[in-house]
Amino acid sequence: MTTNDAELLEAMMLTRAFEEQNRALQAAGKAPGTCASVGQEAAAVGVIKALGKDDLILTNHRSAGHLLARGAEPGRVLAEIMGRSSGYCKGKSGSLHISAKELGVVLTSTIVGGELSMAPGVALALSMQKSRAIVACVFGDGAACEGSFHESLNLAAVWNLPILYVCENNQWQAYVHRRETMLTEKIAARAAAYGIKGITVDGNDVQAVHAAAREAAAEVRATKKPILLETYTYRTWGHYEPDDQSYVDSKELTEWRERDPIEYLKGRLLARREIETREIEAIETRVKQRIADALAFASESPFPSAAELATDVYA
Ligand SMILES: Cc1ncc(C[n+]2csc(CCOP(=O)(O)OP(=O)(O)O)c2C)c(N)n1
Repeated sequence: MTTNDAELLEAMMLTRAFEEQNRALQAAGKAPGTCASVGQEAAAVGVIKALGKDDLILTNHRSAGHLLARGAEPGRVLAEIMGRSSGYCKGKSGSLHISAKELGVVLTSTIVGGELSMAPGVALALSMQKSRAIVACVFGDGAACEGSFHESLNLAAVWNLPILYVCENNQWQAYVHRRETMLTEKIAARAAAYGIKGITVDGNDVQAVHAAAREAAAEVRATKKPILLETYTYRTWGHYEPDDQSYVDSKELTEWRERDPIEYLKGRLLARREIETREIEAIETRVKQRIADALAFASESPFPSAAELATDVYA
């Protein structure tokens, strides 16, 4: 699958606009708090747009970028977050547990490392079905410090399971900086311990992420061996909205904000004359309209009825 730069830009801008709308809804008391993906749009879009349509995705609590890049309807994601019956899980998952079979999104896990423990099982099923599809398993640097990370990668390596492990190293693990929980800076180096390939890419450069992910996905598909791809990035909003980020080093935050992935791509494309300002403006207009339509759709959707309380739940 090839995706051009304007498509990558539009997908990132859609994610940002979605998160901004979401934040406004929360501030107005119309939706509960969510874990936003602002700052990480390049990491999400670059990877997800590199996958084939049959590939399966398991992701974590910071999932808006993954879902939207996969083609999720912003209105149905917003409806899910607002608890409406038109959401992907009929309003029962909120933002933290969305799964969408039609998009190949098997799991969104708010249990840190949950996606890691499930990925080998999903990949084993694909192998037994002799499918060409692979699994993309997206998790954070915090999850990479959990036991399930080690078990998952080791098993996948030993059993030759087709998993593209994607660690979004956004430097934070809730309110704890990664420096407090790990002595190394990069996660990809850990791949060597399992005898698999590890790659770190600039997670704020969507073109670099996309190229690395396409190559890695093709290799996983061909060899049926897992690869660990680390997108080195930063979440520039709080862990959970609302969050005043008072615990964040302001110099570090400012430096990363100056490396905003959307502005970075815009600047590069404009400098190389690969896009014109009016094309960017047209994308902005389209994105605004889609978010306005999404908000109208979600707001007008009904809440599920009480009779739905015990359907489709497994607890
Ligand atoms: C098993 C488990 N332990 C702790 C938590 C509480 N918790 C929620 S998000 C989070 C931080 C996760 O960090 P990371 O994996 O780096 O993802 P990020 O939030 O940075 O994107 C923690 C500790 C949890 N949800 N599940």
